[in-house]
Amino acid sequence: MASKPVVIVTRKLPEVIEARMTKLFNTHLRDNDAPMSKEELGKALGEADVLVPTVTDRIDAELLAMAGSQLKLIANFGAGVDNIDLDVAQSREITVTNTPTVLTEDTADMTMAMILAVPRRLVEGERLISMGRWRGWEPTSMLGHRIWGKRLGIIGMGQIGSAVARRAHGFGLSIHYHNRRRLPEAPEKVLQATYWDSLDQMLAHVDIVSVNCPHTPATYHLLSARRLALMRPQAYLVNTSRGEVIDEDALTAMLREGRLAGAALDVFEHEPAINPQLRDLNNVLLLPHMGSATLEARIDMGEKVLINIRTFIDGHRPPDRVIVKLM
Ligand code: 8YV
Repeated sequence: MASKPVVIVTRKLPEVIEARMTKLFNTHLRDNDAPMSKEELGKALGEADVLVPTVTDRIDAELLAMAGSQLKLIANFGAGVDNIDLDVAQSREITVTNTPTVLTEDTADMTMAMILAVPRRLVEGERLISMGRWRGWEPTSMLGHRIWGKRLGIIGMGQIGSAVARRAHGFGLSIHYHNRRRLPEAPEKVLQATYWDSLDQMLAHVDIVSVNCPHTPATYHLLSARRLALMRPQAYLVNTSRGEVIDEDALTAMLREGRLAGAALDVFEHEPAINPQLRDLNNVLLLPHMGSATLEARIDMGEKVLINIRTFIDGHRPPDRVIVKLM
């Protein structure tokens, strides 16, 4: 590959990152902040040596078929790679990299904030004041539910799940988790986490469920209507991972019917569309996929993208290569 490869960036990135990219590579930046259309993406795949997409670009089999043989690297600006058809990329010998680790702590902070927000009715309280309806303190108004002493069930004990567990200890939550594989003894001990081989059993046992696993074919609708129905009616559900892990329509119906105490969702099944019936519920907090949205995280993610591209051009294995796992 040429020492100044054509790098096409699909979305606007922090200025410092764009400036550095422009210096290092033959970089084509996005001049507006709208996602590329399918046509624009197809054109980019036909011209780029390296494509830098984000979660809003679906790089599926159909699009990858439009890629020219010059496309050698997809350096995703994001940790999740469910926007890319990894099998097709691999069969076409296109390397895929992502940006893990640097958004772990920010996403865990947001998850913790969401765990606190719904049971303690933060948004409802804020609305009371902003709408000018507060009449003063009352002994029985705005009563939420205690966090301390409750059971938190984490689905997916990877980097983010573990960072949530560390925080949750400070709030007096006991930690339960379900993962594809049980953690080795040492980290499990450090996190004081109880492993549940059966997700069904864990769901029936805990008070708050936090979804922290990636979206893969194996986790699509992991929280199906059947599994959601196993949760306790007093339980809360928090999702900062991917909307596709939860059957959003089934969850919406349960929340509307009062079969679940509440939910805090930062991600949705068909982003940016949201089931409209979720919107007018008091016990639901909806956020616009902002779990990792700090300036620091975005700059660190950009740095990772730069390092991955640079190492690849220099003929080395980029540090954040995504390996397709044969299941
Ligand atoms: C990112 C995310 O902001 O990195 C991820 O997987 O879900 C987000 O927090 C987004 O993916 C950027 O492409």
